[in-house]
Amino acid sequence: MSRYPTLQSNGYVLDRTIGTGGFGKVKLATHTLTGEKVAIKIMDKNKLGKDLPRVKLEISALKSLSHPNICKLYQVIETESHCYVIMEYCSGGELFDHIVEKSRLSEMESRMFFRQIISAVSYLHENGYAHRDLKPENVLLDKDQNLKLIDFGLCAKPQGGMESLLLTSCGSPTYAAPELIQGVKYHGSEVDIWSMGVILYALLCGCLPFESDNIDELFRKILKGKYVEPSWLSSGSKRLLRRMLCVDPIKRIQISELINDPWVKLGFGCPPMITSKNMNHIKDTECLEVMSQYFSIDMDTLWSQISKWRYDSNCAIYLLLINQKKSGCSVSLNKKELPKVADFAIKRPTALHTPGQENRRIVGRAVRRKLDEVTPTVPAKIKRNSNPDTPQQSTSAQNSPAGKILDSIEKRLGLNRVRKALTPRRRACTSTLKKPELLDIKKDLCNISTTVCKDPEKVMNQLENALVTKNIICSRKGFVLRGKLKCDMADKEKLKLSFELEICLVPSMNKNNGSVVAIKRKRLKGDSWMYKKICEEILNFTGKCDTIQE
Ligand code: 6BJ
Repeated sequence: MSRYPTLQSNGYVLDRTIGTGGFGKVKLATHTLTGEKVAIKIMDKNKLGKDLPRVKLEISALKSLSHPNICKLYQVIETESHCYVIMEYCSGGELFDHIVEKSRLSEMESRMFFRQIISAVSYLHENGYAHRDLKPENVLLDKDQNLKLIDFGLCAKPQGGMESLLLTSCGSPTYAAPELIQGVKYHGSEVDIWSMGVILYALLCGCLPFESDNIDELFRKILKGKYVEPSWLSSGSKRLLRRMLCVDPIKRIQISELINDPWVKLGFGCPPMITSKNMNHIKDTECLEVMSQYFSIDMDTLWSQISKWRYDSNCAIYLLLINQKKSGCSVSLNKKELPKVADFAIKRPTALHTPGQENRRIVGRAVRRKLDEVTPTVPAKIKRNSNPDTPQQSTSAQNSPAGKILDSIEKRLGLNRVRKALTPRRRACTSTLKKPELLDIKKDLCNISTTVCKDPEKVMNQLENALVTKNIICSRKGFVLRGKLKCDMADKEKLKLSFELEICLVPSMNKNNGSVVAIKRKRLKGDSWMYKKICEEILNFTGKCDTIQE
């Protein structure tokens, strides 16, 4: 039986986990009726605790926002025990990984991404929202390298509009504006501009402008606003960064000026696309016609249902058909699929949830409660993403002029064959196999470090040693090592990082030479930069052992 019968009965077939967080996990799934891929945030309401308001806030924001650079919401399903948020699948993964993979981006590529960020953030601000947690981990890429903002769990929509002052400290400290960490009242739009400056710096330099393992030192650096300006930056980008990473929020560049900044327009001749209009709620007669024929319902009735934007199963089908059309496919619904889900939902658009349905077949259930009616609250404290307990080791990357982003592990260890892009991932920690997984080298791979060793057990032992030496709690399942770091903070909030290192095999370049052992790494939870740093330290340590060294 399926672990999530509600999703199954709503026509979703689950695939691998593509993300985890405090809220739960994000799974890749296929919407069988349209064949479109989606990302499903699965949240156990009982486990959400104080994060529940964040989830409701995010759903409420996503329902009212619709922009090409904001991750689309398709459907919300709430049961007694779970909340499922069905969203756009962004196959390009995190912008963070894209930066890491390329070390740093060219000015033109940075500009292309940055213009899309401006477009999305300007739309947000125009609609009265501040994101408040902008960072490369919250920026995803779709298959066409279009950028999509996610994670609106910390957003704010001040009742008095964008001119109102906010007080709640939130977001990631490395991206937090000086006024935010000082705990004084601030404007949501101004803190977003600061975080955008940090993102632009990360794009252009491949490292963060303000970083430290020590939170007090990090805050001191942010409050001073002093950062290294690498020599390769153009005068235009240096000037723009200075205007964005300006400690005084009053002197900081505003979005209206940002849009018209010469560096932003360079090579495009025009400002980024700016709109305050809801961009996805369009009437597409072709998609409506396909649905109308499939369900034998007239188009007007259908549209009157869909245009309520309830984010129910009909809405999902319609929005996914629009997706199909955008990607150049002919608009169609899968004939083999039972139309029950949509059919039922159209006829009973207000079907209510009754308790205990989670384990039954639920057909076309509409969301029971309007989640956006719940008053949002936000966590009161800044979440730390820098672990003072992290063993500090001087590395060459740490000493690099531009800061501390770590150069790719593969390069630093001198290990060979870094493969880009999509790794065929299996579900987290399911490997109980006797032999490590054999990776397909024909596929582009990323997050893999190859070794010169042929004995998986030997590499496993060395990795285990490295984790223990670094005081990282580790557990082994098959050929997967899971590492966990916890650090209790003064405010009792826990900083957590968890990741997996999986031993895999890759065919040797020399055909007669069998396979070599590789290490596949995956962040499960926690801050990306800290994860990268810790992974580097572990592999660096392991690299000193004879079998992994090249
Ligand atoms: C959400 C998360 C939507 O494969 C991947 C794919 C990660 C999709 C992934 C690995 C990778 C790929 C290419 C290059 C480098 N998505 N898609 C939260 N809220 C709304 C939507 C999502 C998450 C996703 C994540 N990465 N690495």
